[in-house]
Amino acid sequence: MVSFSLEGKVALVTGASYGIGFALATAFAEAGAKIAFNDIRQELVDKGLASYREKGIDARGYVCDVTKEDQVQALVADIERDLGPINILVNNAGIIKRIPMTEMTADEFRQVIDVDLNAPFIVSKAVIPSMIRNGGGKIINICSMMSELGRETVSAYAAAKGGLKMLTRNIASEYGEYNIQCNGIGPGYIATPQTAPLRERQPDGSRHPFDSFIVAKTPAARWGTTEDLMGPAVFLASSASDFVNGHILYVDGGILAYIGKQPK
Ligand code: NAP
Ligand code: GCO
Repeated sequence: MVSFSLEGKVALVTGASYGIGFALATAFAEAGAKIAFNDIRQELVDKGLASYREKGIDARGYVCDVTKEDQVQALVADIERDLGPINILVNNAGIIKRIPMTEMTADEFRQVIDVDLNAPFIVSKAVIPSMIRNGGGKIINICSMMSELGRETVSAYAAAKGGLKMLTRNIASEYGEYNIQCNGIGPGYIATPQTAPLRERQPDGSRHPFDSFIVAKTPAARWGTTEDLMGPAVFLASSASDFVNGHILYVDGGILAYIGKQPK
């Protein structure tokens, strides 16, 4: 029987005090998983713990910068001590810097690559050995429209998310024989703090031009919500997707299929 249950599973969702990570961890908890999450600062972890408690979820929160390999190794050891081996990993933590490429410093470029591409490598590398020992696991990398498309001012982010698509496929290739499935979720434009600057009302009260642009580029004619990502994530975290590997599941309302609404 097809099962979407996560009963008895331990899930780590990185950067999940709020935003997309928080929604995915909530979905996993509702499907029966035990939740571990991290954030960079204690006050954010505390904020996240309070939010999970409000939903009746007994999550475990840890302070960890996912770009620091020693902190990640300690995080994985702490989770295994507290909850048991990690069965599901979501590499969700991410940043974006919207700067024209020729005005971006090499350090700014490196910072985005570090969080959005190097960190998923570091965290996956830390978790895979115990997944192999335990007969398998699920890794879900949070990719992006920018895994497929470019746009002005997001060169570092697109390079990272394009690389993350191929890291996903390579983990699937290298560890599939150990019953590890590694897939990606490619969200469209989702209403979270990360995209808040693109949705700000203009001084005259009109919608941000980018807000109108995205709505015209989306067949669903709306921004996505974090709730739109919950079902696809549970599918990829559950045994229902045991023969899905190396796939990027775009949850974008149809953006990648659509040339865009013609101006009236
Ligand atoms: P968000 O609201 O900015 O949340 C990002 C989370 O990652 C925050 O909790 C942040 O913590 C954490 N984080 C950042 N750097 C970290 C680090 N070095 N170590 C640990 N945690 C770190 O972003 P979001 O919109 O929820 O996006 C989550 C993921 O989805 C990202 O990978 C993003 O690229 C991707 N995505 C977003 C959209 C969208 O439209 N929103 C679409 C496609 C893909 P702090 O608050 O401490 O920085
Ligand atoms: C941007 C947005 C996008 C979204 C997302 C789209 O500035 O274009 O932040 O990058 O965050 O990645 O899938």
